[in-house]
Amino acid sequence: MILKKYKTDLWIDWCAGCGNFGILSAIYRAFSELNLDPRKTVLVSGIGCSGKIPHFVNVNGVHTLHGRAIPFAVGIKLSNPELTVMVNGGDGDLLGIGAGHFVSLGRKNVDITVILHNNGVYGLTKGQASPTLDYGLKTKALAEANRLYPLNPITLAIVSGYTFVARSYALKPEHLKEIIKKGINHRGSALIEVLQPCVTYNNIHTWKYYSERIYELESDSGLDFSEAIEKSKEKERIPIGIFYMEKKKVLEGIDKRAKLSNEDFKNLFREKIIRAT
Ligand SMILES: Cc1ncc(C[n+]2csc(CCOP(=O)(O)OP(=O)(O)O)c2C)c(N)n1
Ligand code: SF4
Repeated sequence: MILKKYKTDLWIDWCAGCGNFGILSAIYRAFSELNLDPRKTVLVSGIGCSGKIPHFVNVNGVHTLHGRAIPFAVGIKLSNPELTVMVNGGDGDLLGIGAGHFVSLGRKNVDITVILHNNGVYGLTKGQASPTLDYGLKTKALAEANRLYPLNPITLAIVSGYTFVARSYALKPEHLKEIIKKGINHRGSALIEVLQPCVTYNNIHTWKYYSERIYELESDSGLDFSEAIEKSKEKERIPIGIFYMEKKKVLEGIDKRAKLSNEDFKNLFREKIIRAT
């Protein structure tokens, strides 16, 4: 089966029942259905349980610094526009230390797809509150209830300028796979938030919690800007699907000088900088 070509033979060390398994499986299926060339596909991640994904997918992979996956991926895409580039990051990675880069990608509208694994906690470092955890919640590893207010990834992505903004759920593999395919096919910055239970540290946002609240948005082509913002705030029932989609000029390519050979660059430098001074 073609799907096999995207699997590595590394042992997957996530906890049994972790939502990351659903995300990984949807990525395999999406890549396989799009028949992506592994040599022209790149997965970039930061540090976290979610950040291990590039080890398990047989395409080019970079497991880079916590919070820095987005700028790394932007550099890759701008230097080689032929590549399909995807970022995988935790809510801590992308919205804590990496929040500035998250916003900046919306402003750039570079053609990459970001998958945000939202489990409400810092999984790898043993369950501290992440930027998406609601005020006043006390998940099991916290000494006291969360005293910070949450960020909403969907609202933030829309107002930052992302041109494809969607949410899916790790237990809906078919839905998630289709959203990932649409995110990859979209030209521009795509944010896909995936609700991803952390069975070890988040005892509030469990599979049961989500399964009782999730419903699918009717439209599969997004809502208008203000409706999308309104929808993103719903909490009692949790909408999944495409919130917002827009066609907008993408940032692409880089200055041709970056493609010069070392020798050409030195000559240009001598001519324009040294001799000119
Ligand atoms: C600059 C830096 N700060 C902190 C850390 C420690 N650290 C590693 S993973 C992590 C949090 C992981 O949480 P999240 O990004 O939500 O991903 P998850 O493990 O939940 O998938 C932290 C704080 C680090 N590796 N580098
Ligand atoms: S700690 Fe949580 S996020 Fe990390 S592998 Fe275990 S269940 Fe998954």
